Amino acid sequence: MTELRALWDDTSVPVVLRSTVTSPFGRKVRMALIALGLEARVTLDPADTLDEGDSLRVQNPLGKMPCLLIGDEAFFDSHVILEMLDTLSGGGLVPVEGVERFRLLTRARLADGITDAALLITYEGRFRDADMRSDKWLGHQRGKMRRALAVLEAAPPDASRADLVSLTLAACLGYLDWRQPLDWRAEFPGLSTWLDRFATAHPCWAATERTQT
Ligand SMILES: N[C@@H](CCC(=O)N[C@@H](CS)C(=O)NCC(=O)O)C(=O)O
Repeated sequence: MTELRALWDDTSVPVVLRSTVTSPFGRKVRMALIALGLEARVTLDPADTLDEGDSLRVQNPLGKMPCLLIGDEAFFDSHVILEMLDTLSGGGLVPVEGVERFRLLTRARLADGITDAALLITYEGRFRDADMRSDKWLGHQRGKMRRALAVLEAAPPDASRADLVSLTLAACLGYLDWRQPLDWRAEFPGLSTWLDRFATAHPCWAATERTQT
């Protein structure tokens, strides 16, 4: 922790977040930075995941964003970055210990899994020609999304808190709003209300809208 704190506090060491403003996982990190008051330390540097020449592929060989650079050292993925921000903020994102901590981490991974499934649907449209698209595959992904959304709707996180689960779920639902892989607001009205509450309660939501840079 000491070394991380020292690096973070040493303003001669640049801290750069490689992410577009459209990435849902990048948005989760950006919202967390704002919610924790850490955003001034970080410069946003958009990445193009389709560009073979983008240095993102050197920083993260998987070619995925978000990727956090502290000096010339790269940290990814978004889970690791959020864990780092939680450490830096003394538990500002997961303010519990013991088994409850792992319950919350699991809950957050559930919300991230919805985003993963939604991204796979987006990529199906982006990378496959129309005659190659698989309804079976798309249905498989929508099944994951619907089951996970139902679980989160039955026991949503506290919308008044910008903790790990809320930030992860909000980033996920924001992406569903944009890409519309399913009509989630009609199917899960409880989560629709939840997102509206979260958006009103936390300035990090509006500050990270896709129109903002
Ligand atoms: N598990 C990763 C997922 C990151 C991810 O899938 N990012 C997308 C953009 S939102 C990406 O970089 N996709 C490019 C690719 O898969 O090649 C995380 O939590 O950061």
